[in-house]
Amino acid sequence: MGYVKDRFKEIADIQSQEIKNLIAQHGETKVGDVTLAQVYQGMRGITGLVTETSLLDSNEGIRFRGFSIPELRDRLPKAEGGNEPLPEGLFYLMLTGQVPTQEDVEHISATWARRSHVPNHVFDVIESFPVSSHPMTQFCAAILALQTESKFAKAYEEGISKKQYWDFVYEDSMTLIARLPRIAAYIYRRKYKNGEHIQPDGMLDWSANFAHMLGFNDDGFKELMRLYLTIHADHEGGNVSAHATHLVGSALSDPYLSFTAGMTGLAGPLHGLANQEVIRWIEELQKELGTDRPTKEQIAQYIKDTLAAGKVVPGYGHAVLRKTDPRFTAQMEFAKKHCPDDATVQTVWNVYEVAPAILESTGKIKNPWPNVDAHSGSLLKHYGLVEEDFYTVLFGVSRALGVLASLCWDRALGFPIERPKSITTEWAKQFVAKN
Ligand code: FAM
Repeated sequence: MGYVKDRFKEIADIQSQEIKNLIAQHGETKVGDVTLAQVYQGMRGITGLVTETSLLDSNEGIRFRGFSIPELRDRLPKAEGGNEPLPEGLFYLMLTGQVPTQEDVEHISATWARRSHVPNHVFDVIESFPVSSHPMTQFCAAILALQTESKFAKAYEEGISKKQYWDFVYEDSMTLIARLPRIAAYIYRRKYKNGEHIQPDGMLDWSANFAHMLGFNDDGFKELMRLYLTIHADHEGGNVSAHATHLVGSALSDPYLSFTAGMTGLAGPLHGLANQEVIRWIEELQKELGTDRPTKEQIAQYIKDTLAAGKVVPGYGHAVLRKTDPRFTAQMEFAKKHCPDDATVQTVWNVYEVAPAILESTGKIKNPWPNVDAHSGSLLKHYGLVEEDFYTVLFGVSRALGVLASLCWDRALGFPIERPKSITTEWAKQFVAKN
């Protein structure tokens, strides 16, 4: 791993100096004002974090180090015979800011394959849960169990210098990412396939090996995994999973502890669990009407009923985005190529045709357009991964790439403990009375 790590450190040192200069020269420059409404309403729109790996534009969608999703699909190295980007390449890009060569990507693939061995006690922890436990609960517990392996925690206990933090955080992050597919696949096979586990194949890339361990050897599914694990990796720093990882990491909790925090946040239905909710919502619709191909009129009524019942339409809306999520579009393109006639995929497309106007007409939903979760379940289902409560685990494996690359940056840049100011309503009332 030597050279990727050295390259990262070299680039991070330059960036660190630039930040010092920026703060020295412009540290007092205001980047925004904060209103009382923002303080009460989820800090929406407040600029308060630095996340180097990606930046979200509300109309354009996500850019990873300046590259949009279509650009990444075009430029990142591919597996032999494949058309979708290898997530190893995206990790390299997020970490270094540079587009990797095929060799860089193969190097990362090989490193992760080498480090993928999961210690037995982690499986014991998983086994101690009832099989009925939600896969995300088992996943979070397993990551926490892996914390016994933390090189950062050990080095900190031995008393390392602040200047070395990044090194151990980097090593832990690489090992953790390497092990996640094995853990996730273990949970899947335990819960849904009678515990018949499949050993890793170290010759495959990270995504293909994951697909293999899950039990899916179709080339189309491997391609889907490469795309899926790429597009879910990062969505700048303020979303719950990224922010939680960053926040906990700022207390110098090691990458295992920090990433567990991110994953418990991803497990919420307004965040990563939405992909499971979407497919359930569609299946309920299909069941209620007794057809797997409901008409647009029937879908429109179902959306109205969902809203009238005081529930959210899962897969629609976003705290930052104000247009169709390019991650949705990328999956739609994939589906057009690989499975355009699939009934659930077509239902997803029909929902897309009718939902925005209905959501818009409520006058309160700020973004009536689909997000990443609106499409992913239908693709997984098409290839036979039908157990929707597992979907968020896949999201989590991917999200590790972004939030752990960011954690490496946090420590390389020496970011301090995060500690924003909070107020009471009593304080707010007195403040407005005085102003
Ligand atoms: N269906 C029904 N109502 C919705 C809605 C939806 N899809 N999206 C927003 N609203 C409501 C929202 O609940 C709020 O209602 P109240 O004023 O009664 O509380 C109102 O519209 C204004 O909300 P907003 O400002 O437009 O959205 P927020 O920034 O507060 O919330 C989301 C953003 C994503 C939590 C919200 O759009 C939502 O609940 N969507 C459905 C769940 C979902 O798909 N989540 C996944 C997000 C995804 F990108 C991810 O993290 N993986």
